[in-house]
Amino acid sequence: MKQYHDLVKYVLENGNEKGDRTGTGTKSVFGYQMRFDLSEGFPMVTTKKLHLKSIIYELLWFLKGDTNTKYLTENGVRIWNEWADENGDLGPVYGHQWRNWASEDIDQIKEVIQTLKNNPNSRRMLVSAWNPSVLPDTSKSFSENVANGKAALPPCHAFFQFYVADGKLSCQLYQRSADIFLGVPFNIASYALFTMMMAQVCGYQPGDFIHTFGDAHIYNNHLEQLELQLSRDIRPLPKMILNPEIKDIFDFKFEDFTLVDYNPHPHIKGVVAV
Ligand code: THF
Repeated sequence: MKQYHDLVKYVLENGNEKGDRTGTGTKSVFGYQMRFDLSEGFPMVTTKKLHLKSIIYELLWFLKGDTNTKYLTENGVRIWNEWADENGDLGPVYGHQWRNWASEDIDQIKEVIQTLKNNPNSRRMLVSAWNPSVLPDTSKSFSENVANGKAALPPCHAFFQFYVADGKLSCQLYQRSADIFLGVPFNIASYALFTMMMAQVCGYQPGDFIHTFGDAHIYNNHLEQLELQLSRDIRPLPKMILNPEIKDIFDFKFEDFTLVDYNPHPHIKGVVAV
């Protein structure tokens, strides 16, 4: 994962000192791109241990169209709790827009799979989580926004596009806002996994995952952690094995994913900016 270390070094060297919504302060750049050839291994950071279970359950939760944290917490995943209301609701976030866009019965995932299978040269294979009509009012709390039918948070990974060539499926994500220490390692692994799953159910080999950023930032309270992480040697990438029996994207279960040869350095703790 040289790509990740290069991103961290680039932002440390070129980042603008920038205030932010959470009041933490960041070093930030605007516009950056990474590319991962999925045939070279599963792009999971090796210079700190990542909690793959959270990544898999979060992705299955998006794919269910679920926007309540109950399913996540039942499975020991707490990464969305800070933003949910007292009932665990987050409002119309990712899962809702992916599977039931604007509550108009538009299932973007089903539609993109149809196109991937029937018209793979299409240049219209996009899924958008960015829906201006449900963006939160920033003068209100997370739960007030949810009560008003708005999303607790605007999506960070806002939209993605698929591309097929040479029998390989690639995916490019546009992420408008990226927390480089905590979020980005999760986001890379999540979309790499999603690309592999989509490739399997549509009958392609996995190609590249391309990660394009808007505001890519390092929070000031993550600087020491990243310094430690950069001092560690990068190890070979693990491999991800999917249960080959699964032919429908909505049939994947936690047990269908097997990660092999992941030998990371120890976990590094960091506080999430809320
Ligand atoms: N807000 C901020 N400030 N950063 C983010 O990365 C982020 N997200 C989602 C929504 N808002 C965000 C939530 N995703 C962790 C990881 C991903 C998150 C939120 C939190 C986190 O704390 N990770 C720890 C613990 C992992 C675990 O318990 O499983 C870690 O060490 O990796 C980005 O999409």
